[in-house]
Amino acid sequence: MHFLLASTALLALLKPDPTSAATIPSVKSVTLDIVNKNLAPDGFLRSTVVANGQYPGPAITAIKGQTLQVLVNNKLTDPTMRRSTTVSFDGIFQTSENAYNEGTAFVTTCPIAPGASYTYEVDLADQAGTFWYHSELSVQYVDGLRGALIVYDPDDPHRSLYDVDDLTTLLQLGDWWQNSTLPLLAGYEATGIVPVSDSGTVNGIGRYQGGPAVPFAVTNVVYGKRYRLRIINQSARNVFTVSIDNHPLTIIEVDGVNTVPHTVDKIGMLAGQRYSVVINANQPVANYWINAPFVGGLPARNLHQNATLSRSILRYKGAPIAEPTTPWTLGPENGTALVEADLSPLVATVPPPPDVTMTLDLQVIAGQAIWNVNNISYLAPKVPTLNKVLAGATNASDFDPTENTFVLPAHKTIEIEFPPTDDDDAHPFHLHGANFWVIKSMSSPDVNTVNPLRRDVVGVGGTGTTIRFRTDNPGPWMFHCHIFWHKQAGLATVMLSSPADIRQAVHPSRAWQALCPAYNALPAELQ
Ligand SMILES: *[C@@H]1O[C@H](CO)[C@@H](O)[C@H](O)[C@H]1NC(C)=O
Ligand SMILES: *[C@@H]1O[C@H](CO)[C@@H](O)[C@H](O)[C@H]1NC(C)=O
Ligand SMILES: *[C@@H]1O[C@H](CO)[C@@H](O)[C@H](O)[C@H]1NC(C)=O
Ligand SMILES: *[C@@H]1O[C@H](CO)[C@@H](O)[C@H](O)[C@H]1NC(C)=O
Ligand SMILES: *[C@@H]1O[C@H](CO)[C@@H](O)[C@H](O)[C@H]1NC(C)=O
Ligand SMILES: *[C@@H]1O[C@H](CO)[C@@H](O)[C@H](O)[C@H]1NC(C)=O
Ligand SMILES: [Cu+2]
Repeated sequence: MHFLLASTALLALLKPDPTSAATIPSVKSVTLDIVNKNLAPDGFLRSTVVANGQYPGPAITAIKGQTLQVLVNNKLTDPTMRRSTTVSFDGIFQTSENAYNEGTAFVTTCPIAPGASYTYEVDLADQAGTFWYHSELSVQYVDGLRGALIVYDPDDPHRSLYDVDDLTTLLQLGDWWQNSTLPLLAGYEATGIVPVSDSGTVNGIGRYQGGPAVPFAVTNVVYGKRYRLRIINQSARNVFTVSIDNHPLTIIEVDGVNTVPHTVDKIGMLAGQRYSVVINANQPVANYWINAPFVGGLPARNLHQNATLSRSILRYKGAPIAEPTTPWTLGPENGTALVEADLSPLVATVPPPPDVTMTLDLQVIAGQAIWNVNNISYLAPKVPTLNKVLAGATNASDFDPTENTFVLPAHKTIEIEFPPTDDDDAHPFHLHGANFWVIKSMSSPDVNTVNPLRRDVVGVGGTGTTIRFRTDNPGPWMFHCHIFWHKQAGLATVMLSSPADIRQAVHPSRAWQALCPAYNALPAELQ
């Protein structure tokens, strides 16, 4: 079972050894069977859409430089949820040539029909760090199709800071709903009220108010060792704040970018964001709470919601098999919280001055499930952007206005400014195909053009946010809010860099070309 690579084997791989490169295969093959399964992550049994029958799906691991071949078998049959599917690998840039394997429904591909299979080829190139995969069709990942993708770097510059980094040190946070997405989406569209989650899950386990006492997930540690925890916010809405009682968190990686080590007590994470933190198991042998309380909508709208039930346990070897007896000491008021603007990349790069600047204005239509970017609510087209480009589309006017597609020149620096808003909602904007410099974080009034953080999901709102990115990887790359309810309501754009270069580079396979005809031939209920 390659998913359960033992920690010793992994550490052997991670040890710098000049001969080891030859022993790492260039291709890593993974099979994801997308199935409906009755699961009860928070104690309430419901039908789900999950990979290989588990929530979260199996963690996919790879070594820097490998190419992943991910065979997705769509075995969905339950009519209360979408039965077609796609899988996208968040944070992996993909190369221009491979844009057709990027998995974003109606931007780079059509979905995979029920009963069909497709192999996504994912060239990891020189990326390493903490990523994840999820369904990129409508809000289907809310039904469970989400999982970690970890790329280990045998030459990790932070290697001396930790002793253990394996699948036991993943912390996957998710928001969880007890109903399936088709009725939830219908409710949202009828009222304009984003569905409020029943619970939050840590590594697939949660509790809801009035529900059974599902045993919390446990992270086991040994006194005296240092652990690299890889925290992934796989939520579709809720903001979690992560802390571990008595254990400061030293951040060393953000969204696949190594950072200057920075120690805090708690981290507020937006949907789609990832952090690697080092913790030192140097406290008395005991059980400690890993706290991940969340906010997301008015709790009064869902009486199941009790944010403090979103937690798990850090258990030292030798401690009793029991819940911590210590009180929860790092509540919302206590401890030093991460300020995003305090982070900087380990290898600083000065962003070039912008060649193109644009402003994106986000507006909600009150009482409706409609979000606009510059007055346009994104609507997925029938023919994906990439297919249109390959067929000759070149100018913005070649796309429907509701595709909100910005045609950009190749090899330029693009600056996007999000003006301040009068509420403090944060929309986690995620760019496909590249990461960006955070020139102005919403966490600070400061503009940083010297050593700004690079990441691929950033909070937008409050005091305003400015980013810059390079169009060195031509492709049709979606740029959208990672609150998928908002994305579905139109809070999305496509950054289409250099259509002419895409036509030169992309030569899709027959299997990819067959996806759209097969999907379009389906009756609506199977799409
Ligand atoms: C799911 O939503 C439907 C439609 O609103 C409702 O009839 C049903 O009771 C809900 N089920 C659960 C488990 O909440
Ligand atoms: C996850 O993201 C959501 C939505 O932005 C946010 O409300 C929540 O606090 C985040 N949770 C964590 C643990 O970062
Ligand atoms: C939420 O759960 C906590 C922990 O079990 C409990 O102490 C608290 O009373 C609950 N909140 C409400 C409103 O019941
Ligand atoms: C914050 O810390 C103080 C003292 O350390 C403690 O009394 C209090 O209960 C903590 N607050 C929360 C919300 O945990
Ligand atoms: C959006 O629409 C409003 C009113 O219809 C108009 O005043 C405004 O200029 C528009 N904004 C953009 C970016 O087009
Ligand atoms: C559309 O693109 C073509 C080819 O690049 C260009 O010659 C033409 O001027 C463009 N038309 C408009 C209306 O921008
Ligand atoms: Cu949003």
